[in-house]
Amino acid sequence: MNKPAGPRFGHSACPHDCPSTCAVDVEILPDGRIGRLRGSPDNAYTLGVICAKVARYGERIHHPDRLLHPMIRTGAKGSGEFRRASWDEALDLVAEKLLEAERQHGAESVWPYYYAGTMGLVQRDGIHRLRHAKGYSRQFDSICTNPAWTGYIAGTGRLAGPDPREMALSDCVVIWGTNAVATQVNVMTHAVKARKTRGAKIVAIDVYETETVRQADMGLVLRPGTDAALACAVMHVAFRDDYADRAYMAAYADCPEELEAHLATRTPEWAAAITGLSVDEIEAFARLVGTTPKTYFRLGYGFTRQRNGTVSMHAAASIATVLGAWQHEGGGAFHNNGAIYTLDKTMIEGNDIPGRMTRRLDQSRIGAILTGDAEALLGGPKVAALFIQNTNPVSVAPDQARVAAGFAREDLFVCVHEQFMTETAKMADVVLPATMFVEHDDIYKGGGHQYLLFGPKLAEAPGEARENHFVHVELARRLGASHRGFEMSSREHVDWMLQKSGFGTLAELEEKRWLDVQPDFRTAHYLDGFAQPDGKFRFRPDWRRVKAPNAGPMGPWEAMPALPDYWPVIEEADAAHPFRLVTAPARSFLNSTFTETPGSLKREGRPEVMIRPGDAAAHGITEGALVEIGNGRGRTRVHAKFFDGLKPGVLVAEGIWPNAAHDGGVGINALTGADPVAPYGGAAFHDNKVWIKPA
Ligand SMILES: Nc1nc2c(c(=O)[nH]1)N[C@H]1C(S)=C(S)[C@@H](COP(=O)(O)OP(=O)(O)OC[C@H]3O[C@@H](n4cnc5c(=O)[nH]c(N)nc54)[C@H](O)[C@@H]3O)O[C@H]1N2
Ligand SMILES: Nc1nc2c(c(=O)[nH]1)N[C@H]1C(S)=C(S)[C@@H](COP(=O)(O)OP(=O)(O)OC[C@H]3O[C@@H](n4cnc5c(=O)[nH]c(N)nc54)[C@H](O)[C@@H]3O)O[C@H]1N2
Ligand code: SF4
Ligand SMILES: [Mo]
Repeated sequence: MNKPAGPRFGHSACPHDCPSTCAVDVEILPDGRIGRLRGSPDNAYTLGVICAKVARYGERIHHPDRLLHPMIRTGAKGSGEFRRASWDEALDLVAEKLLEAERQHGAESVWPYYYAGTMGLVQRDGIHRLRHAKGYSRQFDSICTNPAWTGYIAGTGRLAGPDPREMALSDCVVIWGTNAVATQVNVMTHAVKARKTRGAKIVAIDVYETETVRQADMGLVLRPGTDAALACAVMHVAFRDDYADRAYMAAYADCPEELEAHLATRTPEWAAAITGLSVDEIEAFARLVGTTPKTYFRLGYGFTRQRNGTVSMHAAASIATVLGAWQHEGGGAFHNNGAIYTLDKTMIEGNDIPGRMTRRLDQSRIGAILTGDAEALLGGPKVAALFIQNTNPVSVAPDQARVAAGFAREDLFVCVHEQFMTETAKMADVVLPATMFVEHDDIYKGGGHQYLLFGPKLAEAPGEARENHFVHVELARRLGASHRGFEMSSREHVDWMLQKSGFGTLAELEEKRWLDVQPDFRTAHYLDGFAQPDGKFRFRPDWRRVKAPNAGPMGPWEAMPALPDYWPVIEEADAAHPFRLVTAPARSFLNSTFTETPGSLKREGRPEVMIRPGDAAAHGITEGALVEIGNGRGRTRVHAKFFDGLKPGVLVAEGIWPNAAHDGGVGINALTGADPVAPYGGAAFHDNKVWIKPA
């Protein structure tokens, strides 16, 4: 008798835009469908733990609303009326429209717009090959990482740090400006391991009492945008009480004496007035990190989504240098490991194509760009056509009023390649159905760890869904774009890149499942010097010369403080806007992804804003009431949720709900601004002054 087929597991990596890039085991049911996903127990970073929303991935893959066929718009823009089309008809139409835009307004009037809906290097970045081969406009990727990366690199010179697994060997893990429980669960795995095995202390610094703060031994809830003041006071105490490692700084830092003199007035009392923390809280935190050599500062993105965010990141990283924490295993400051992956992406991105240095339009300013702001268009032609993959700007981009107006333009052609009928897809002229990660081949790298992971095709795509690479190849053919990369399969791309980069072959990687590319201890801890010309950490960065991976200086960069300091350029509350609003992530969504899955929707409930009961009473707001929040950029409606775990005058709204989920049909990003964060751009999503009133 045949044994009934039991569950099979395939190996992959979570493709989502998350620092954890978990190694996952995917259950393949006997009928070929996908069951549950679980974290790979033998991956030393994932350690068998993944977030709940991805564990339930079956409900996203087999969702009844998945896009299955190409569609062409029949009704008015945004009406949602489409007819089914064949791939050939849809692609022919897209090619015709892109060629027409090019003929009428030049190639730079076409803007391939993308982001990190999948972090797979082939499926995410192959769009650049098409862009370069056609001379289309480039994209300045500002929306997420820019302020954070710039602030970190300003000090260290390099986007890399101590092995994240060392958190488990630390005596104090400071989780700063990231809600790790919600946004990158594995940080908690390693921090909690350190607590269990060595009695390590966990500190969490946020602007409200998140689940991460609740799980910490010391939770610091401060006012949004004031982290640099806290960092300065901690360094002041370090100098004052002799926790500062002067011998280390003499060898490894640019100007310790200057910093010490500058910090003389940055006392805990000074910082308390700015942050809203008590002097005792600041002193206790400074003492804890000052007396714990193995302190690991795990610096997140959240506190950099402020108009002074770059300065705050640099100030927080500077603490590790003042204390000499970098010298110890389990010590130092980590943000992201982007620099350790020296991958040759020539073939994926078409980086050998001449004439590819076209204008680089700011991703965050898509609203201004589509509505014809000459400065945002960098003096070039209007954008006449968008080809969009892996992103949902009609929900996620700041300055939504302009984004909506731009997408409504009758003279704008839009093609969206998507898994679901997102709010962006709904505004398109042509919608193409996309595969999910288990339905195509790709390679992934972890920002929050040090693995390269392969994710093979494990299941057949439903309907006529096709991978991004297929669309690049088919459009290139129709647009007359040629490059060797269009002749290769996704697997061939991965293999080519690995071999060219000295990482072996795809066959080898597939056998091993992942490659650990962690640099050695001395390099990761900068023991042979920081990645600066003189090997010294910069307390005094040259903000114009920071080698951020993007663009030239912008925003009010000339006014940036020379040394770590509180920089008061945030959107302070005023009489007309008495509150500061933070638009934090929701635990069961990932940006706008998972707003379509029943499990996540049930957990998140409805769009809400957290407000202190006293603040609410002062504004005539009752628990659960529908309220309106607004500022000069727009207004939105949500329900009030009473919450004590934030400072007076602060509001927190979790999650990027679809605009349509809000009463009135306008979402949270109507309130957020796209003005660039100094010195290299970015969006200050958590830095908004607003008014609030009963709706
Ligand atoms: N569940 C879930 N996971 C996600 C995402 C999601 O939307 N949901 N998004 C993914 C993406 S794209 C990214 S980039 C990462 C980002 O993940 P994180 O690095 O965690 O960054 P954010 O999500 O922006 O915000 C994290 C925290 O910063 C806090 N914060 C805001 N302003 C300040 C401040 O001025 N000071 C301090 N100390 N804290 C502040 C917020 O309250 C929030 O709790 O997460 C990824 N993972
Ligand atoms: N208010 C507020 N707004 C924010 C933030 C915030 O904290 N607050 N965070 C910001 C941040 S950090 C970021 S990174 C952005 C992210 O914003 P987005 O980049 O728009 O991220 P998602 O909302 O996850 O949308 C990704 C889309 O890609 C699609 N997708 C996934 N895989 C594939 C694929 O293989 N092929 C194709 N063709 N499509 C695919 C998904 O279905 C999904 O619709 O949002 C920003 N917006
Ligand atoms: S924690 Fe992040 S990388 Fe891991 S499964 Fe969840 S979304 Fe994916
Ligand atoms: Mo992000």
